[in-house]
Amino acid sequence: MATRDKIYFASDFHLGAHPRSATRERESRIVGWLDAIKTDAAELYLMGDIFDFWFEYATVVPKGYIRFLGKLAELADLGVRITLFKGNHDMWMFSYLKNELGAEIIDNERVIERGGKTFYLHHGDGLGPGDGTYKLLKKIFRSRFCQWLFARLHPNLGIGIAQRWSAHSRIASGGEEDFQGEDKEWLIVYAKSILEKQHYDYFIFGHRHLPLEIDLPKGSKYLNLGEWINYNTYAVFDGAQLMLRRWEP
Ligand SMILES: [Mn+2]
Repeated sequence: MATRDKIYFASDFHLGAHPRSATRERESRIVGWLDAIKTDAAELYLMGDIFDFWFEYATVVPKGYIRFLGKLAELADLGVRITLFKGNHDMWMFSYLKNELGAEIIDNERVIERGGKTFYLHHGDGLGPGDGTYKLLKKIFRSRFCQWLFARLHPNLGIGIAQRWSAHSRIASGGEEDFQGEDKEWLIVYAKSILEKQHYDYFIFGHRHLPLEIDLPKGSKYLNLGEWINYNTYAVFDGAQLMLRRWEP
C-alpha cells in the first residue's frame, strides 16, 4: 500500500469544449490519470477551466462528465483533499461541488506551504500587464447581480449562449500556443513582480495552455500546467521537489 504523500496539480481540461464530440475521449484520459494517482495522492489541485462552461442554478447543473465527477468522488471518498480553482471558463462554481465532493473552491489565489516550500497558486486569468477587456469582463461575470440575472435565463438559453461563445475561444481551435519570451510572458512578469515583495518557492498557474518550467530570480520557479487537449501535463510535488510531467497511459 503506497503512502498518500503526493500533491498533484492540473488545469485546463476544458471538458465540454467545442467540438463536444472530443470530450468523452479527453474525459477518459483524465479519468485514467486520476485512477493512477488515487493511491498516492494526499491532495489534488484542479486549477481552473476544468469545465469549458459551468454554471450552477439553484436546482440544476450542466449535463455530462459523469465519469470524471464519479472518479473525483471516489478520490474524495478515499481521503484525497480536492481543491478546485475558478477559471475564466468555470468561475460559476458555487456550492454544488463543495457539497458533493467536500472540495474547497478558490476564487483567486491560494498560498500554501508544504514540505517547507511555499507555493503561490492561481488559475492565471486577469494577472499581469494588459488584457484590460478581460479584467473588466471578469468584474462583470463575477458580480452577484449579473450572476443572478444569468440564472433567471432558462438553462437551454443561458448555457446555449455560453457554448456558442466558447466555440470561438482559443482552446476550441485546438492549436498550440507559442512561448512569447520571458519579457512578454505576462505570468512570468506577474510572478517577478510578486517576488519583489514576497518570496515564494513555486508559482503554479494554468490558463496559458503551454507547459512551462522557468527559473525565476532568487531560486524561485514558475510552472505552467499546460492543458489536456494537446499535452496531458500535470505537476507533482513529492514533499521535496516539484516536477512537471506528462501523463502517458
Ligand atoms: Mn483555459
